[in-house]
Amino acid sequence: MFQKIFNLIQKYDTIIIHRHNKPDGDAIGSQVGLKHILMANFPEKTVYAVGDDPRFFGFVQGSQMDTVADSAYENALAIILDCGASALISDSRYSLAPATARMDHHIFCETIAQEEVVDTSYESCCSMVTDFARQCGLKLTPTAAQALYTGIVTDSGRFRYDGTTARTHALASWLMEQEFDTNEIFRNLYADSYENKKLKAQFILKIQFTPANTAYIYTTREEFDTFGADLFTISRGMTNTMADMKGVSIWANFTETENGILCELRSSLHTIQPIAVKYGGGGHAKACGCTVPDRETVMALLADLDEIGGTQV
Ligand SMILES: [Mn+2]
Repeated sequence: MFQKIFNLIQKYDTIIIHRHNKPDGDAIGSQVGLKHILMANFPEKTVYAVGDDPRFFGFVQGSQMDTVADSAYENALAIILDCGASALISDSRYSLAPATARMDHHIFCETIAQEEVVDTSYESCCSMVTDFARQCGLKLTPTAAQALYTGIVTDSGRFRYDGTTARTHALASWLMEQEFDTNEIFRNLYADSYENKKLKAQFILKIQFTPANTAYIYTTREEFDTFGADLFTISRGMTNTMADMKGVSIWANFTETENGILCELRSSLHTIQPIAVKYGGGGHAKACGCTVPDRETVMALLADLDEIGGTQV
């Protein structure tokens, strides 16, 4: 499956690796992982990783981005990772390269590169890059393994989301043959600040329940101002304070804003995305959202969620 991309890699002396902008753990992990695999297996080649700042994922060793002149692309192979849409690729200069390749696990929506492997059966692009290395007989390094493991952990929700398979664990197992510290990864990913823990505690005390045991939190504009946190933190960030509650299989976080009420909808069991779509939004099957005009609509939406959820755990 990876043979054509591997042939391209062998052919080019300069390889420049791109991924999506505002990178998550999988984008940084796959990019850094592939860079270090190529550097270790082809020491005579020049390998760069480019794109916007890794920000939160700057803790991943080797995640410092390279500064690359336009001229570097003249005889280069550009590889795009973990990105399904050309508009989302960080650093559009990939198009300057005479050869392009892509490895991705998002649902296919457009052809971006000359050689592409797009396979949604991989829960992360990191496991795809790991499988590429394994199938092509390439050796790993601890830095590559740590980066790839990080992305598998984040995109699989710590080996918990539906996409996690026997192959996910087999590839993670192969990565763990390298010396690296998984505790360091988990500390960096999941340690919370005291301020955020306090905020979560306040939100847990705000949880209410519908007749069919859908859990929800409703935050008015006046309340919002008292929390001293940004909209993303309050809306998306507090939604999963309601996760993993016995007797609750659907939960929703509602936040009043100037432009309507943001609705973040989640389920551990049910496909609730049609409800988000019904109210003008969308997203994943069990994690989606929409914006509605008023509190009445929120109540109608909750009644719709109750229809799906019932009272099962
Ligand atoms: Mn990904």
